[in-house]
Amino acid sequence: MSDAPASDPPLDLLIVGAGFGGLYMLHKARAMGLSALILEAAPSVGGTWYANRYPGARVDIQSLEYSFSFCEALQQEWQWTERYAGQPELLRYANHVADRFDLRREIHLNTRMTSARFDDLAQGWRVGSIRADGASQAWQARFVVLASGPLSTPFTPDFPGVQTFAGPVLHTAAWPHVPVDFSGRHVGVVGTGSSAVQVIPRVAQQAASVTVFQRTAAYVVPAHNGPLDPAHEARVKADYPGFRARNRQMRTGFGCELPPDPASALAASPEARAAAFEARWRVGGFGLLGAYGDLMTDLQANALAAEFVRGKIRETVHDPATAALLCPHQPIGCKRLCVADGYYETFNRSNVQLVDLSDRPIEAITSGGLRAGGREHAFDTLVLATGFDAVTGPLMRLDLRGRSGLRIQDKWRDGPLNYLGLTVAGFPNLFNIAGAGSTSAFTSVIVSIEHHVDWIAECIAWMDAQGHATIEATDEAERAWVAHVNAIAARTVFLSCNSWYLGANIPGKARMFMPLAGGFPAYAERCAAVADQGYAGFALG
Ligand code: N01
Repeated sequence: MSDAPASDPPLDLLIVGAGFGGLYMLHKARAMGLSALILEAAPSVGGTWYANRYPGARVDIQSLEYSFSFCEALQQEWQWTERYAGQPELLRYANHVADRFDLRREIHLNTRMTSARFDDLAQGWRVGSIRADGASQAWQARFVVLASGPLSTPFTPDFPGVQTFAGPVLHTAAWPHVPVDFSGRHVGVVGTGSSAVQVIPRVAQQAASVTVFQRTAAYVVPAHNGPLDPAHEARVKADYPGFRARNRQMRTGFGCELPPDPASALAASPEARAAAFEARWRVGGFGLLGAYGDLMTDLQANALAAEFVRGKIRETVHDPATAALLCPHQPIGCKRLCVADGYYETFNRSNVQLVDLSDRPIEAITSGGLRAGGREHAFDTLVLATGFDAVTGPLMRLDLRGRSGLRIQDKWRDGPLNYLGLTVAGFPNLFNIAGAGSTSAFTSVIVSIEHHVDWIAECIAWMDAQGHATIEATDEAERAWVAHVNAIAARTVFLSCNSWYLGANIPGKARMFMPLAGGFPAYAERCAAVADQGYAGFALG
């Protein structure tokens, strides 16, 4: 890095990403009087809600719970229009936050971080970035905070022949910024995860035909989205801090209005079980998985909830053969549960057909469609809803080097080792927001973001007060933390299917269960205890 650093003297904090994590980290740093800025590759703030703009894109947690709590005035003044906010509204919210807290002057848009190297002598980071216009820049900072998002690196399978396809190829996570007109189009959609189940019903309303290519059937529960009930909003806002506090006591950081029932599904009578599942299905969203305390820990109990959803699929989908193909067989919730309205109903439309890939994988994309199991399928527009290289994807694409030049690709060859989900041994003064080893994937991610940012801010304030220049997880603490994450996962149903939680959706990726399944309150308590013990498990320099 020969250029003179753009930040001289070094910044306190260099933040990567202007999604919700980066925005709050910048606000917090500024409030503490730290010098900080954000590098953001996109031309806008908003992170995931800037990139994922396919028709139907919408959050799967209720708006009143998927929003910042750190500022009472903000949470009072912002009015969500729907129970589950759509992508345009979420992007407006991110922009509002950037403006309201005057964050833009320290956000460098169109600027992609390309490298970050820990300088052992300077005890800080040297960071390289490249702007969209090709100009490279250099930065130095005491701390680097990675807020690059766990689901920000789209995954496109390496299908032979994809470059020969004559029509447009659209990935849900890199959707064009101009409206796509599907009228008269024959569309092939690959994938049936959360993105697919939102985009398929919308495309089917417009296109001449839609062919859905399904490798693994997904469990889709209704959102029952609609306009936000003003009376409900008023009730929540009358004591928003109390509502947030109650949510932080939930394992998921949300859902305090429909708390999980700790009872065993196996102990309930079939009638009581059916009624409990039905009541939660009517409410919609993730609450179904909280109908009983053992659904996510006992495969037998889990199978009862799974069968309930399969019953709903058979009731909804008119063609029995299509219904049978749509019925999933893996444990429910093992892959992230999908929340969407109208997905199964879409298969009753005459212009929609389902192709099962489970034992007939895609062999090639052709100029006019694709070939799977020896059969040709024709379409003129290809939608890839094939997900993300989750959690580790953005970091593993960086030239990120810790102490003594340790490369993150070497450190994480067998999976993302970490301590508390926030730090990595060998990478001092580097913090990760919503990363592997934290509960973020199982929570309303904004609850996790606020927790992580507050913890990082407190840590830096404490270090400054104590006169410490560096903090670094010890190998021993890291090993114990990863063992803890694995031990908790082993007591759940999460290891019994292939999911992005395990890295199993990416060919060749190290298989390691990445999120912590122990619940947000226990995790937050543990992080607080570490801080209270003078940052136990960390070496301080
Ligand atoms: O990605 P996914 P996603 N041949 O990985 C299939 C969040 N999110 O973008 O299951 C054929 O879930 C793959 O098949 P299989 C949310 O956390 C939230 O949908 O691996 N098919 C699967 O069906 C979510 O969990 C929201 O067998 C192939 C699909 O592509 C996460 O993002 C909305 C294939 C990928 O599904 C990821 O969701 C959207 C191949 N070679 C996303 N490769 C909401 O808030 C992959 N597939 C509502």
